[in-house]
Amino acid sequence: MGRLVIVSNRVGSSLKGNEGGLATAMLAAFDQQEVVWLGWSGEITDGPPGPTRVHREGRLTRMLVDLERADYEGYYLEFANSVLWPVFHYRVNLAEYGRERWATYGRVNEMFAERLVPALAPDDILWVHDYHMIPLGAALQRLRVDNPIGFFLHIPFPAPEVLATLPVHEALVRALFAYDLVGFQTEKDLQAFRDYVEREAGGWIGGDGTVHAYGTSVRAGSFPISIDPRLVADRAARAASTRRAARLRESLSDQRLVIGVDRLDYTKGLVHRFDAVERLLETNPQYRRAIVVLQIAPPSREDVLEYQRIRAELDARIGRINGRFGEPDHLPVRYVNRSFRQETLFGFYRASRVALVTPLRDGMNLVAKEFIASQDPDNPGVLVLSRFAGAARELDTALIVNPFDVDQIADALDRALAMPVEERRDRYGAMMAQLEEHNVHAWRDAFLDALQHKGSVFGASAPIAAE
Ligand code: ADQ
Repeated sequence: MGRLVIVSNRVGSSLKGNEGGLATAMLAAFDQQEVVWLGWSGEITDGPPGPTRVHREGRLTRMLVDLERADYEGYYLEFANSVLWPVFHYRVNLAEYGRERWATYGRVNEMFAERLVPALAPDDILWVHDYHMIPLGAALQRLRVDNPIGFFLHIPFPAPEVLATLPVHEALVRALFAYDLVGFQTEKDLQAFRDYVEREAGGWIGGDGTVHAYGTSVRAGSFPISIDPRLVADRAARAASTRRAARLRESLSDQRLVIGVDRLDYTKGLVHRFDAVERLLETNPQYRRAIVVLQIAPPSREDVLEYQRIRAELDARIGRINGRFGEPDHLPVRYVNRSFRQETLFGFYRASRVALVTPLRDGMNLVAKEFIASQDPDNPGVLVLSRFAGAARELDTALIVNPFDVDQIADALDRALAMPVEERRDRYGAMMAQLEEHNVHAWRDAFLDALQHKGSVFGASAPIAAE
């Protein structure tokens, strides 16, 4: 078997335990294979960056590239996170497009391609990840790389009308056609891509799912990312007996725990969520001393203004709720701006009666899946889940809400807190069965098989009829 070469903005490490969604999933997926993983080191240099640093960790070889300050700003802060991220999450009003940013984004992708090429072997399989790296396939093509190259988009693919607000939408979509296979999180994202191709690019969809446009074609499928539910369940059970979990349980006495765990990001619906908590406490006074909401939200992308704004807004919201409903011996919301080891988080999930996962848009949302897998099967908690998280299609026995509807979230929270154990078990059982079948290994296999023409481009989910 050839090596698998992964390229993504940040490189995961088996030595750390608190990566973002992408790294978490990838580390779980590739524990059995020889992997080379190239990306940004996280270091910013004032002068031109030095040579690529290569670290070996068992079967994982990490290739780390520093970024010069101007490139970090133009490529990462500005184009990826202040243009692509908001547009792809339907927040077009937050996008700050500029030609210079787009040029830097392209240039940095060329640079990553140049760093990668000398390390490639003829039988390597390449898998490029996420919105930071869309033009990488085309850059590799220009450098005459002819290994199979797949691309997976971790975030939503927006509806054509939304994507068209981006001045360089055509060049961006055209760049996807340099890959052999493009993977999306859900059928809806795949459909949005096909709609774009048909309506904006004058292309068409072949009977086998191949997408044709710009005088070329690309295979595209939906491959919902997942977790290793057995591993999460074992870790959660173990974490439940640690001192940290015991201290959390003791601190609650007979109050029930409602948990939220999100990167501090405006897509995660945190302000609406806390409006719903406030609404519940306002209208149902019986909960005022009966629940504690624990919100864990490590700051993220703090150099981007919009992230500073959301943090200030949330600080104010939570301060107001605690001021309004707090007592000298009780605060309704505990708010923690830091990361935890995953195992610790799983222990917290297991100690919780309800999880609030209410993003306004989310590619998948692994926290929702991890919460379910962490539950005690005899006494499971309840998931309140946004219909706009990719995970809602699979976790359909969660309490599904519209995250913009504060009253509906408050009602769902009320219902979750009152739910009898039999119903909690039924809902949990259905979701756990789904996760066990469609786990992260199935995701990896479906994508890589499709990339190597061994499987269907329709991936891990059910085939959809050809149009
Ligand atoms: P994210 O937006 O980062 O991921 P998510 O899918 O929930 O969102 O993944 C977050 C991961 O980080 C989870 O594995 C979680 O356990 C971990 N995490 C969160 N808070 C943490 C904390 N305080 N301490 C430690 N770990 C924490 C992006 C997309 C998603 C998509 C994933 C994977 O935005 O839609 O599901 O990639 O494709």
